[in-house]
Amino acid sequence: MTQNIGRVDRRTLLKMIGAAGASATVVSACGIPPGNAAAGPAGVTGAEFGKSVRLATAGPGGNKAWRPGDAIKFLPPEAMPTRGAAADTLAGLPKAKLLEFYRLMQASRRWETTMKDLFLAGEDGLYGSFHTYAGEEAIAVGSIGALNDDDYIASTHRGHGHLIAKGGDLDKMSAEIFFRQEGYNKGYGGSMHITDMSKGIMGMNGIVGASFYMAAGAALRAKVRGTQQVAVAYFGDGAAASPYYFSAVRSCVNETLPVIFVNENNFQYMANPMANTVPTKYVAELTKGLDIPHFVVDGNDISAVYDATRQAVEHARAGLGPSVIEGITYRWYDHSGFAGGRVGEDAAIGLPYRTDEEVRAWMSRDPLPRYKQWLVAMDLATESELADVEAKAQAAVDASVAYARAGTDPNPEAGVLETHASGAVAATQFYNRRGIATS
Ligand SMILES: Cc1ncc(C[n+]2csc(CCOP(=O)(O)OP(=O)(O)O)c2C)c(N)n1
Repeated sequence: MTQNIGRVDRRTLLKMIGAAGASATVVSACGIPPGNAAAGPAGVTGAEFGKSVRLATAGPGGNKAWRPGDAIKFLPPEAMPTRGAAADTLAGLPKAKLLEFYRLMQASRRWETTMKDLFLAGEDGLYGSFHTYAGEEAIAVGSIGALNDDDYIASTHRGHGHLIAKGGDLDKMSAEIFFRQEGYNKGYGGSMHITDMSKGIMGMNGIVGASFYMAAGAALRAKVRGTQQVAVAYFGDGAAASPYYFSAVRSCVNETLPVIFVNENNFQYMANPMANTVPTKYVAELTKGLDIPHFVVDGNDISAVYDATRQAVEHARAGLGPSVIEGITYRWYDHSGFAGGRVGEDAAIGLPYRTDEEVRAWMSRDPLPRYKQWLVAMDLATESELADVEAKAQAAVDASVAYARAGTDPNPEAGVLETHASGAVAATQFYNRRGIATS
């Protein structure tokens, strides 16, 4: 029987059991931030990734040489194309599905924006890491939209959009951010560890590059069982610098595993503009020699992402192995937290490692209004139908915050049991270390 050890807050408890340092103690798998890179070659225009492409040419190369402001050269066009294979594919989907995509993008943006406002306003109980996905929503919704419910996703530290797109429960997500017992991790995981295996969400995690092997494992399981499921590994441009990246893709090729590697190239690697990590023009070029499908797409265009993923899924389900998709996009806020952010205003302004001009230029290609305008221009939905979707998305977010505020604080025992795979053993060790009898 355990003794009552009194209330211990989450942070103290995690420190005591050693879990808080889990991601901090791993040796960084990422490349070294840039030093004095030489001036680079001219950039490319948005037209270059306005459509899915099979990589055919070596680019001028030069992420190594990039400087703040260079991401402007990769701006997507003002509007999503209304013609072409990707537009046709998306336009061919049932209206309910198209509206659902819009709802998911809105829910993701509004949930994070609401959290941002609450953090900045000093809401009681909100602290810790929070890596926003705002600006990148078309990648999560477009790629997951091409999956089946029982397919798997392995997320990153920046995964709120992935969770929401795969059906994550907003109430449980908000409760987790508020560290409530009703949260996904019973209040002991926070933003970066939200997982929902019932929906194939293998979880966000703080270990850059972990998604490669999580997805490979799920894909191997699917292959052994003959289920036809696929697994998506999301990763950033920084994670692509991990030595594990190439080896993961190569291993999946060797074993013809149904993995789709989805790179979210947001031009920012923590506080470095397009760090000295990717020596090629596109991240997708790193694995070009493996002779698998590679797509470089406008990541702010949901039709481009959806169509590339659809092809990659078809390839994987046909037993042909992995593909790589690179979505060119941009993150609006700081790497983590809300430096430069303001209540009631979008995006972080004034950060030292990027120009405000660059931020505003990308915001003018916001994937949400772009999709909305496309739906209206294609006569697939009306303004008022979409406004209704927006209002319902905001109502769901607000309800989730009310749910979280009304939640209960977790107790220490639950934390020990929930943060270790072998909870009972960990709990015993925890109590033993503190000299508490557990008989
Ligand atoms: C193995 C490992 N190394 C280093 C870190 C520290 N770290 C956290 S996020 C991050 C940058 C990741 O950049 P990127 O993959 O481009 O994703 P983004 O943040 O741009 O979405 C780093 C280096 C970590 N969490 N894990």
